[in-house]
Amino acid sequence: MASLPEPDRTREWLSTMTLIRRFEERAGEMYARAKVGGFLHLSIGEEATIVGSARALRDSDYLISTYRSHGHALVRGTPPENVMAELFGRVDGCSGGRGGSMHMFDLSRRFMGGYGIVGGNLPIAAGIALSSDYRDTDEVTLCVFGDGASNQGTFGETLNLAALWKLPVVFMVTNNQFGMGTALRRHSAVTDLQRKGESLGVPGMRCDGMDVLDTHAVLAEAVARVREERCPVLVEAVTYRFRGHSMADPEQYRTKEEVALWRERDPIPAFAELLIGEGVIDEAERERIDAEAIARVDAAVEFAEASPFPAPESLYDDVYVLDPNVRGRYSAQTSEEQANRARTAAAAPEDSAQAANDEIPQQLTQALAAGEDGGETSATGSSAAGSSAAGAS
Ligand SMILES: Cc1ncc(C[n+]2csc(CCOP(=O)(O)OP(=O)(O)O)c2C)c(N)n1
Repeated sequence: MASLPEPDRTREWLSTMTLIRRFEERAGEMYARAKVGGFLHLSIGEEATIVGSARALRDSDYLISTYRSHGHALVRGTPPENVMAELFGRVDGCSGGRGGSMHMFDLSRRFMGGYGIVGGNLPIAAGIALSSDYRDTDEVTLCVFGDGASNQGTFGETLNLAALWKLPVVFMVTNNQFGMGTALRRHSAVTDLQRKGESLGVPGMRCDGMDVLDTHAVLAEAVARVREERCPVLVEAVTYRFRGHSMADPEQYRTKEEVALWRERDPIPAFAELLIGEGVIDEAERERIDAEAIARVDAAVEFAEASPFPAPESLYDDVYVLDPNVRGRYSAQTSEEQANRARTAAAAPEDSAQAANDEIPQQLTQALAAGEDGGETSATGSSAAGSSAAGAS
C-alpha cells in the first residue's frame, strides 16, 4: 500500500470522491425526471481514478477529459452549482448552458473539457503541451480517455508525435473494462494497455484505479517524470464503471454477479474504512462528509433550477466569431455595427428577427466557402473592415 499523505489531504480526497458520487447519483435522477437533456455518462465507480490523478497535478497544470467528465470539473474546483446548471442547459452552467453533460469546461481552472468524440481530446492535449513548451513553462497536461479510445487512430498519431516532439503529457487510459458494450478483450488485441505506447516511444505504468492512494502515487511519479524530462508517459488506471455506459444501457454485455464483485471494491467505502482504521477520521466524521456532499448537491440542484435558459437571441453567440478584428476560417467577417444589428434584431419582433437570421447564415456560408479554397481566407460580408481583413490573412 502506498503511504498515507497528511490527514487534511486524505480527508479532502474522501470528501471530493463523495461529492462526485453524490453529484452523479443526483444527476442520474434529474435525467430520469427530464431535467437534463441529451446524453448523460456517469463515472460512478471511477472516483478514485479521477481524484487520485487530478490531485497529482498543480493548479497551473492542464486536465483534459472525455464526455464522462462531471467528476473532472468538480475535482478541478468548478462549483457543483455551475456543473449542475450546465447539465440543466442553463445560463449559469460552466459552458453557458450550451454544452451539457459532454462539454464541461473551465478555463480558469485549466480544465480544458469535456469532448464527445472518442479519442478527440488526445491531439488537443498534445497542442496544449506544445504551447506549454513554447511559452517555456514547466506545465504538464494530463489527458484522460477510455480503453476504447486507445484503438482510435488519434491514439497512435498523438503518442508518436508526443514522443517525437518530447511533449509534456501524461496520457491516462481509464480502463473501465468496456468501450460501450464491448469488453476490453473483444475490442483490443493488446489488453495490457500500459504497453500500448511502447512501440511509439511512450513508456507505460499502471495503477489500481479503485485505490485512490495507489492512483495518486503512480500519477505523482508520472507527472514528476514528465515535468522534469519533458517526455510523455502512458498510465493505465484499472477500474470499473458501476453504471451503464450512459443512461440508456440495458447492460446485456455483463452479468449482475460481475458488477457485484467489482462493487465490493467500491473505492469510496474502501478509502473511508482505511482512514477510520488509521485513526484519521471516525465514523461520525465519515457521516458528516457524506451529509455535507448531499447538502452541496441539494444546493446545486436548487441553483440550477433557478437559473434561466440562455436567451433565444443569444443563439449565435460563441458559435462563429462576429468580430471585424478576428480573421480566419471560422470568422464571419462583419462590422461591429452589423454584428450588433443582428443581435438586436434577433431580440426584436418576428420580421426583423427573421431578417437578421437570414443575414447571419449567409455570412457563415461565405466564411465556410472561403475556407474551403485555401483555408485561411475569410468571408468578407459587405463591410469595408471585412474586405481589408480578408486580404491580409
Ligand atoms: C469517434 C467516435 N466514434 C464512436 C463514438 C460513439 N461512442 C461514444 S462512447 C464510445 C465508447 C468509448 O469507450 P471508452 O473509450 O472505453 O470510454 P468509456 O465510455 O468507457 O469511458 C463510443 C464508441 C464517438 N463518440 N466518437
